[in-house]
Amino acid sequence: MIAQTMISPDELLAVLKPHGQEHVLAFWDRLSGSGQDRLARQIRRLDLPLIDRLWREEAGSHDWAAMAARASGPPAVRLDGSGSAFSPEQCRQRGEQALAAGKVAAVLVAGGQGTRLGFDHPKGMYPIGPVSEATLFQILLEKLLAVGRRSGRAIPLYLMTSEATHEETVGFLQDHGRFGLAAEDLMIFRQGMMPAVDERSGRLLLDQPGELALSPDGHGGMLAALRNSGGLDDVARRAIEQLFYMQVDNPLVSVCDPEFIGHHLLADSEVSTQVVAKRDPLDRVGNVVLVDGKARIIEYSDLPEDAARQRLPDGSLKLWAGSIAVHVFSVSLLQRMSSGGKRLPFHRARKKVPFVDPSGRRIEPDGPNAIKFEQFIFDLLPEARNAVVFEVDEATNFAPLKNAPGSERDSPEIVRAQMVAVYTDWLRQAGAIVEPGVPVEISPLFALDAEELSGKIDPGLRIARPWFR
Ligand code: UD2
Repeated sequence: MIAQTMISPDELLAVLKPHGQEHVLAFWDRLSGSGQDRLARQIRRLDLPLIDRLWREEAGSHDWAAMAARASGPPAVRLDGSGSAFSPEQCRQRGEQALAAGKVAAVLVAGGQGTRLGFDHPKGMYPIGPVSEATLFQILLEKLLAVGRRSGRAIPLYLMTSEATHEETVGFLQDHGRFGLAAEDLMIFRQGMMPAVDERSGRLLLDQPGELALSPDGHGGMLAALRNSGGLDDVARRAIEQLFYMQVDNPLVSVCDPEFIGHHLLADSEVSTQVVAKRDPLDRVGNVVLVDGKARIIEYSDLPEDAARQRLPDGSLKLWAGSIAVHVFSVSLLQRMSSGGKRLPFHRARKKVPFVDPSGRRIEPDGPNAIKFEQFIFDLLPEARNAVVFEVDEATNFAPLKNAPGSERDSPEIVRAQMVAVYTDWLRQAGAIVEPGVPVEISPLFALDAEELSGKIDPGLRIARPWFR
């Protein structure tokens, strides 16, 4: 006998009816007790007035074309050092000082569903190491471990998952001993979910007769999730002042880079963000721009093509700065933006979302039928004091894994080839001879950069076979 739920549908109807969402209970009587409990919990978590507002805001409520027309390239610290009042050495020392004093922690966002990759596990579990086949999680956590060892102080990691990735991620990291991170230095927290609505009616979609169609609320969900999970309190308890933020999909990120963090501190900034000079106007990265004196990011999907193609008299792209989603946030900004009713805006995306029709049949639409709502963490930029844009070299800092094998860009093969190119260069700088086309890979625990490597291998070392240390 399945215990009937204690919840009367009338109570739920009272919540849903004022918003025209009573259809969500259409299959209530068919559900088991636990099915009714689950649906009731999902309904209780909804912010229905917010969903009403978000759906009503017309898709064009944000006039990206008008914003793009007022946009210019941002002032930035460029690769040649221009745009900075401090020397790289000053920045590095300041960053090392903050790391050694335990003022810095890392955030890794890994809640995305990674649909484009066609990998049915959390993306962090993808074996990307060109020789070792190390997963993205292993490479990123070992980089963090190595930076902590170098600065003499373990760096705590706040890892964000979603419903879609949480269980597997927790199990995987448990099974691998957190790749060396101490248990007390890894906090895994789950971001929130947002329902999808029918794009014409604004009605909530059911994924199953007893389940709403929910998806992660965007990496901007990190803000609320960090607060609601107690992560922000933990950060305060540890007297951490800066959070280094990275995505799970980029194995070339310079984790907790001392020069980047140091510049952020010396410039007294609340948000510093890394960019690469776009090679193509339509590169699928966010465009870091200056609008009305504020730095902000216009996502590639929102930037009108003519604005993306504009060039300056010297032929360079007017909107040249491509966001690689590597940031440093001051904790004071995160505290300010996650309290007192302030929140990040929601972006709307038209998506294909399977749903249950009134007859109870599950429909797989062949075109976009729904609106999803996501927050983007980079919308913190215009809220920040002294936002800094910091250019890095794409070849050595940015190789995001986005698409399935064989894809034209951001595929596993392309990422691995870029990793091999970086490590080959390190080896050659250290005096080794690497035969062309030979895959080589260096663990962060062996060396974090070319300088560290050169002290660890014999000059003249010949490498003619796959090589991993
Ligand atoms: C993101 C940026 C783009 C550029 C690019 C660099 C956005 C909207 N666009 O493109 O401007 O910087 O990255 O690679 O961010 N994630 C979560 N929870 C979510 C959604 C995403 O944790 O609800 C994580 C996801 O695991 C991944 C990262 O955020 O690590 C990027 O997510 P994405 O793949 O949806 O972003 P993408 O590739 O469209």
